[in-house]
Amino acid sequence: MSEDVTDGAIDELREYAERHRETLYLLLRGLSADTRRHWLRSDLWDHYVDFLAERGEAPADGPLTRFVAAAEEAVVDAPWLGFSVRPGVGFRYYLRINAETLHIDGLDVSEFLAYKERMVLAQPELPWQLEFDIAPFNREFPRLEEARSIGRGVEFLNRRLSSQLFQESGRRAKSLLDFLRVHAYRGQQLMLGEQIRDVAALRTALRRAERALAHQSPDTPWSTLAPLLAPLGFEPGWGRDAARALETLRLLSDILEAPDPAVLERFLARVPMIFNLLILSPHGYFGQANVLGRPDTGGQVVYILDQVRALEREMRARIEAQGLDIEPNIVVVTRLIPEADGTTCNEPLEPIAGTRASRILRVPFRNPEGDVVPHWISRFEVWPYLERFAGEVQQAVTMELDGRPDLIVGNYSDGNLVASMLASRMGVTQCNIAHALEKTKYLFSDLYWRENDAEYHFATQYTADLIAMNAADFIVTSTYQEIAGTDDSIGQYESYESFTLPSLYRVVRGIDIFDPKFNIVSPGADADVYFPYTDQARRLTGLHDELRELVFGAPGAQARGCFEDAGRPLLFTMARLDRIKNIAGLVEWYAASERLRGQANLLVIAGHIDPGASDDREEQAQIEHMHALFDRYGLDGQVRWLGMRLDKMLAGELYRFIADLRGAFVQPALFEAFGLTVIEAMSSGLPTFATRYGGPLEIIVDGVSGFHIDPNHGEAASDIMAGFIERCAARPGYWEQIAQASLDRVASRYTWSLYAERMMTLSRIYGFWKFVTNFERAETRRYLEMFYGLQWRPMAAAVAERPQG
Ligand code: UDP
Ligand code: LCN
Repeated sequence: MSEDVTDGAIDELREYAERHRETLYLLLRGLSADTRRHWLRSDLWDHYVDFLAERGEAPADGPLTRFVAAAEEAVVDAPWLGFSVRPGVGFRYYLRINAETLHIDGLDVSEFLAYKERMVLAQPELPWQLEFDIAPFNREFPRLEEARSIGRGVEFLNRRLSSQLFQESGRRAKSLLDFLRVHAYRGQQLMLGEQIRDVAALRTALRRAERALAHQSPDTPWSTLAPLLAPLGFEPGWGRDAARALETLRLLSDILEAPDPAVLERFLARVPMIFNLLILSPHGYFGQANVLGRPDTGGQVVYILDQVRALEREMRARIEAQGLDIEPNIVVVTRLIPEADGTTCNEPLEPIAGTRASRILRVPFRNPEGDVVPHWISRFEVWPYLERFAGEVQQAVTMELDGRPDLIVGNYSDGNLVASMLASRMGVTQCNIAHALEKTKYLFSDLYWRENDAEYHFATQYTADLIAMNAADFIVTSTYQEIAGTDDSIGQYESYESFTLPSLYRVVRGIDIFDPKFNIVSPGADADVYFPYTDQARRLTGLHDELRELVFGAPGAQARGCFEDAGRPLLFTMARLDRIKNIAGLVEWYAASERLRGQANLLVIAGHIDPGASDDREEQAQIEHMHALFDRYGLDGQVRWLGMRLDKMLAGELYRFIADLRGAFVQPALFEAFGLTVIEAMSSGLPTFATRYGGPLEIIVDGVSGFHIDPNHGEAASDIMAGFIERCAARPGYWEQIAQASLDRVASRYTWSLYAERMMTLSRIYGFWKFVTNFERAETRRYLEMFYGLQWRPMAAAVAERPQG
């Protein structure tokens, strides 16, 4: 936040304190007297409301209400209270108030974090604390100004930098020329040859080439054009025929005349520079069958496999359009797990279904002695293996791709760290995809890292995240709020801006969410599998008997409960049985709501029925909890719980089958980073109720293309669902209206073809700007290397695996 605005806000509060000493004093007194020393936004607000209520008042607009509403955290360190204040997306400041004198000071972030550290460590003064601060390294780099522009980094870069292309005595224009001469594929020079030595020569050559092409019929193939253009310095890559080549040439001459950001983007989108792609997803299980629903294997695997299919198609289309006969080469690297438990994760190479040449390459983890680690390892415990893994991957990939990749995409904390190592060593553009940053999922996991360290190793993970997100050339996110949150909730990346791992180190500026490296590119759902229930010709009606049995069958080894009244509307949920998915929460809301229970059935697909069938502690606990709820509330006649994983085609048809029955889908997670099941349900035309914490808040327009529910207010969530069912019964066409709006919403924003198109354009543009502006960020890289070596490595080495089960 700018200093002016911060000072203004603090001055406003000071003035208030002068005029209303008693109110402020009593409010702070109440906070200080409480046993809690750490207050979060909702607790602070509730305390304020109660405080006013005791005085017969209610919150009214004014400086104090504004302050309390924006305060996201308070730490009591008597007589002081330190506050972190976040008035809206992208802005935060800190202050402290003396509860006795009402003196108010602005704080810097370190001072505020020190309050938190003292609270956790229960020490009055702390010795010197290591600070991580990336800000000085970013001073020279362009930064967005407006919160609403966050996540549109490439547009900003194009606007900002294209105007500078020809400043600095044409130095950058020369780098554009160099950039166009650098492309080659297996010894074949592309775009421009050596003979065009300067920008003047390029302009002349372009004019001549345009003249030469103007006389050709538009469909003349490149092979016929090549002899005309090669002497002028033009190599293959301009277009498959005269029409396309002429267009590409004209785009370039337009840029040389007056660099317009949109033209620059269109031109760069055509430059043939991505043939070999490396995607990293180290932790397992990563495979194509029998892996979904396992503890760490959820949407990320679905995402990557669909992404590969879409990217291969897009890469091929672009390569062909530019007149090149080159096969795109995509390799997804994961770990090889010898004890593969019925999956293919012990196979070194596996072709990816639905692609021509893409494949999964598996490289084992090795222990320090060099032996292959045979068993599955939780994603929280992979850290000690990654450095060695990266080394082996580099060798294996260089052989597999017969050279180096043109782009490296990391996934999740482990993949992004390995991507950073490889991209830096191989000199390749790096893209990060988080899927889920655990920090916002687990409350206080940074502050109380020590308490959970034996199980989760969050400090090691967040250190890896810091290194990887700062090393990345660009970061792709699924939603806006993944970066910057909402006005009243913090973004996943934003949570890395400043935090503390008490006694380990303090993060003063971990990442800047205004950095143009952030781009929102949302995934979709496989359109061959998840399509509208109305698309009768494509429906898999042959599966309906099986589905009927699944939904309405009798209890069994993999099913608990069966519907007494099968004619009722059906609410459906499907997820891994993690605590955060809150499936048991949904079951409990349903059980406790007479209104809902009285008119709908609930179908749950999650985990296993038998706790012995699970080898994951968290899942076992959830299974026990589910059984307890069934018993306590007598749910066996209204809730049916299937403890199984459906294959993709069956799951796809199940969403539509439930749509035929005019049911609805529910995603009740406490937090959901994005939520592929929400997209799957909506693409099937199934009205969806989904958590307002995370991606679904953005995916669904509440009341139009589905409904938001608050997992912390189960009763209200039940009422929203019951209200919908009642409305459908009372108003013919209402269900169809929501279904259609869901389909429209997904088609306009959440498809893999939109994704692939954007991703391929982004990679070229970042590659371009990296080349022409020397975005190498060598100083940052050196700083991160030191942090890696001195901070992360010893932490990773100390991570000991815990026995499962
Ligand atoms: N899924 C599945 N079987 C299950 C649970 C989930 O096939 O028992 C699939 C689901 O269809 C979706 C993915 O796994 O494609 C879950 O992705 P999502 O983003 O919803 O959540 P995640 O598991 O990644 O947290
Ligand atoms: C991980 C998650 O937790 C989900 O919310 C996402 O949809 C999935 O990855 C794919 O990005």
